[in-house]
Amino acid sequence: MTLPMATSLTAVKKRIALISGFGVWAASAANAQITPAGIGMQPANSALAEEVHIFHNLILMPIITIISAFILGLLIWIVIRYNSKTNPTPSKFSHNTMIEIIWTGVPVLILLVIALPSFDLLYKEDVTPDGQQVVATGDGQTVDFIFANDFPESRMVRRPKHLQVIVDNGSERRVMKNRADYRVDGFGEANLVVSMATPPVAGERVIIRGGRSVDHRGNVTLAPTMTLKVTGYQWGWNYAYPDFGDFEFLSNMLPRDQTTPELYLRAVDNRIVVPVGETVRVTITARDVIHAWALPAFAVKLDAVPGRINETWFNADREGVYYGQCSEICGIKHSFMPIAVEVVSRPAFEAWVDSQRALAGMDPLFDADTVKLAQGDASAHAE
Ligand SMILES: [Cu+2]
Repeated sequence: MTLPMATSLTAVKKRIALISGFGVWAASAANAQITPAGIGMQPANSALAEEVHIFHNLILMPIITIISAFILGLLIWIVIRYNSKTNPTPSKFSHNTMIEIIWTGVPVLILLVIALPSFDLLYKEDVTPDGQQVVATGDGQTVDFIFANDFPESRMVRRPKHLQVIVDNGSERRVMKNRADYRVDGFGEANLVVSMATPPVAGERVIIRGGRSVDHRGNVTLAPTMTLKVTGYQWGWNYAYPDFGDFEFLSNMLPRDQTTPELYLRAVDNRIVVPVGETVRVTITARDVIHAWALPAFAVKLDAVPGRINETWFNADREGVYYGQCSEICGIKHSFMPIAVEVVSRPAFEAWVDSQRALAGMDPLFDADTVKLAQGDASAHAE
């Protein structure tokens, strides 16, 4: 469903990157977070970051390039055509109504073209997703499935694009098409009835996702499964996991002799660990001066202000380790408080949570079987 769109966008982006002379896409090698001499943006690891890149590459860069080239052209033309040798007697007029209307009106239109999509992005960054999911199992006969539309009035599922139906047979997931594969009754009402064109086979899972948090790929983003509490201090970060027993730890930069030259100023002693493909709510504050928690791969950058809690979110597409930095000048060691996030599978995340709870003297939260499986995963994942 998303592939053709993504492919054509990539092609367009490549063309734009060529035109604007920026080798941004050199960075698209998988997980190449740190590119020596790189000048482009880090590869996006979330739908929202991808949208931020599209905004930059398809709207901002072309506009900047065209305006710069146009002004340069005008300057060259004036220098050649209207210097004192080629144009010894200059004209004396001082007003031209038409040109004044144009050079006021065109910039206003350009600003509108920039502003409208940027408001959309700002809104998405600011509002934590609230999508809900219902999972039912097919029995070979049932065609009607209920989705409780119990959102606040302003966030209700009202249109086909607020709803997504996925059928999972265990080995593959198919995104169903509205009208062709299913019909929906009751948009804007308390209960939605999704009627499948053909009854899902016994054992097949029917996943219905609904909500107003729809990303640019057309996927409904689900509500957070966890909150990460971030507190900046001079000079490092404190992280807490309130949903899993409120254990917390400090995350400080590794000194030069404890890491590689590439990772120096990025690597930390304790990374944040989050599950892949799940929405993570991030609340950010500081305990001394203003810092900023910035994670480019997720298009997150938010001030950490003492006495105030800022909120944002991200939802990682891929596993891996992602780096960021404090982005508010906060004192002499401002550049020595990096951020490192490790995105792992759900089982590996649960194993990590239980290991942190053990350190804090708490019992495991997840059942033994899961943890056993997860520990295998976690050790395979360790560097
Ligand atoms: Cu700082």
